[in-house]
Amino acid sequence: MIHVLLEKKGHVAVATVNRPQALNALNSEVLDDLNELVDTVKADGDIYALILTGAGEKAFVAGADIAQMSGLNAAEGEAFGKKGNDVFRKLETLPIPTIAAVNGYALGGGCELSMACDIRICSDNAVFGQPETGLGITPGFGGTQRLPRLIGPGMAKQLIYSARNIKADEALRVGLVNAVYPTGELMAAAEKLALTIASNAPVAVRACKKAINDGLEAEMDAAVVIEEKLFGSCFATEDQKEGMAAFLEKRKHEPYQNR
Ligand code: DAK
Repeated sequence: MIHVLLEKKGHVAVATVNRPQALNALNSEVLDDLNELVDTVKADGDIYALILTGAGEKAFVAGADIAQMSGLNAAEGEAFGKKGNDVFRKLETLPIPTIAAVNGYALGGGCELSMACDIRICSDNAVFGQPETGLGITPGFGGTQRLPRLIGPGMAKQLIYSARNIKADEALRVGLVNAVYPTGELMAAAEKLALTIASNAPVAVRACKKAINDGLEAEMDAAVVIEEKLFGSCFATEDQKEGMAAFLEKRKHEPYQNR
């Protein structure tokens, strides 16, 4: 991977989209590397949480690569959209929790990439938006689907139709991000959050992610059954035995073993 750097710190991995000369814009090669990233992280049973950020001082990801997209015909455009959607869906369904540490511009495909993560936090210089209608296209990497699910259809339609960018404080107000940090403190905050998550029973955290994601796509009667089955599966794990024994014996649990 050239355009995505991966660093492991204990059970936490930090992936950095690394194309700063184009503000980390997503061309086909970057999408290929993101695809490889997800495969690599999924295959590594030792990673309990993934942080995704952008290289440089200015951008998380400034969008899909406009230069590469500009000459596409309709069929090629659809294929490019499918390529991005496949990668983002794969990221969204990665079993472990993912945190987007949005350190600057998150426009178009960049905003969409952050929305394919479970949690978004950002620096105070972050800018979010779906500028596509101003370029003559629709959002193409899931923006029309994930933004309304996250912030509600009314506000999502306003942002997408108007192609208006919003700053960090407004992103916080509309619920697009969970927290805003001074620029220099973002990565430390992301790592602290990832470590907190990684200290809990990894199998249980993964089960929660699956229950929430799958349940949101089901109607409530089916959704609670999804939860029941995942809840039940936790009782077949060593970590459940240790976690509950530690509580009953009034001691701190041993580090969870991910089994
Ligand atoms: N694509 C390609 N290059 C980009 C880029 C982008 N999205 N964003 C920035 N760059 C490049 C600039 O061209 C410039 O390159 P050089 O001129 O130095 O070679 C370099 O990064 C630095 O950018 P600026 O000089 O413009 O930096 P500024 O600080 O002045 O401005 C900016 C920063 C983020 C405000 C500005 O760069 C900007 O407005 N960038 C474009 C933002 C944008 O519109 N993003 C959304 C892209 S559309 C679909 C599939 C996918 C999508 C849609 C449909 N289907 C197949 C249906 C997704 C669409 C998008 O993401």
